[in-house]
Amino acid sequence: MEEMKKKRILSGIQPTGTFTLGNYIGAVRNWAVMQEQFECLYMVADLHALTVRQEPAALRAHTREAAAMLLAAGIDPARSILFVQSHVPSHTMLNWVLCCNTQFGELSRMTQYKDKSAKHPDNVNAGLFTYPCLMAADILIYNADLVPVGGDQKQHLELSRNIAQRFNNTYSPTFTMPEPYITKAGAKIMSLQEPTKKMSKSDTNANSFILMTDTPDQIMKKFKRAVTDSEGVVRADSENKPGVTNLMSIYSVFTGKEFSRIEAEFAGKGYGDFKEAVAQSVIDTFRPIQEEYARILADKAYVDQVLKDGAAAAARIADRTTAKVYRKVGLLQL
Ligand code: ATP
Ligand code: LTN
Repeated sequence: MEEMKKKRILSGIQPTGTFTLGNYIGAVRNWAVMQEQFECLYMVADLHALTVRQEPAALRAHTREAAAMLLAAGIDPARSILFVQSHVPSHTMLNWVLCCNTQFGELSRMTQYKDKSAKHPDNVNAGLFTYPCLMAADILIYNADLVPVGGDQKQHLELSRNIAQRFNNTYSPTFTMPEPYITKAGAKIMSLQEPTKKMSKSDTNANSFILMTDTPDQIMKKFKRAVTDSEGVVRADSENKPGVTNLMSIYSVFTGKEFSRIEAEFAGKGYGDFKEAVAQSVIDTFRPIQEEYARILADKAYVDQVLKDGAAAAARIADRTTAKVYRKVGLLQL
């Protein structure tokens, strides 16, 4: 019997620093699992990282580290295409056409743009504004069916769908409509210091996030300092107890226990015991990944070869889409 065509996945992560626990739970953790079922393309979004000022040497280092961390977290280059965004120039070629098919008003509504321009008022650049068009290009260029991301990217995904649909209607059916794939558990891991804010690798307070490279000692200390509340009861209530609920989400993801079971486990115990258990679940999950990461990162030549092969494989798909789009919009081809 002929095998059903596998659905295609595309996702990206910015090399703006070391990945956080939020990146891991919201995105990376799912990527490895999805390889079982889907044809996967995973990308280090270095061009997107340029929308915020980067130190060139640090960006270069973070890009290779990001690739090594993805490999350590289980991305298998024999099954998936792992590449760096800027190594496939077609993305920026398609980006221009999509920019010309996206309205100023649509981009103005993007909350990430509003948040980031408020955070960096001295650098509200045009790239930050048109960022979602490049993200749409990343996705549409591979005709991705599914895009696994954290909850914060949902709005960008919706815009990608609108851009795709409009292009298909204006010209002729060209792009697959991508579906967001957002897992309910851990779609948004919160800052440990301000649990109403998303955990973010670019936060200035290092106690607010757990990095995937943090030592067991650092992880334990950060969880012990995590902001909770004065009730002293481990109980899920995201409105009134966002800190405790966030810790419960993390614990639930890593132990597979449901909230009701966690509440029962810590009934009558203080936050001290609870925080220690949460920290331990993170330490145990990260330990093997960290060992792999150190091993892989030490072999730069290997990482670079994976990325070279990945870019070549990605470009074979992407270049065809770009050529098609350029033809459809009327750019002269000789
Ligand atoms: P930055 O702090 O530089 O804005 P970031 O930490 O938000 O970066 P991105 O590279 O923008 O990370 O995101 C990579 C992936 O991780 C995306 O799919 C995003 O939705 C997901 N993600 C980021 N932060 C979280 C979080 N706190 N909880 C769940 N998922 C998250
Ligand atoms: N915007 C995403 C990173 C990203 C991405 C993509 C995610 C860039 N291109 C394509 C999914 C698909 C972010 O995490 N901030």
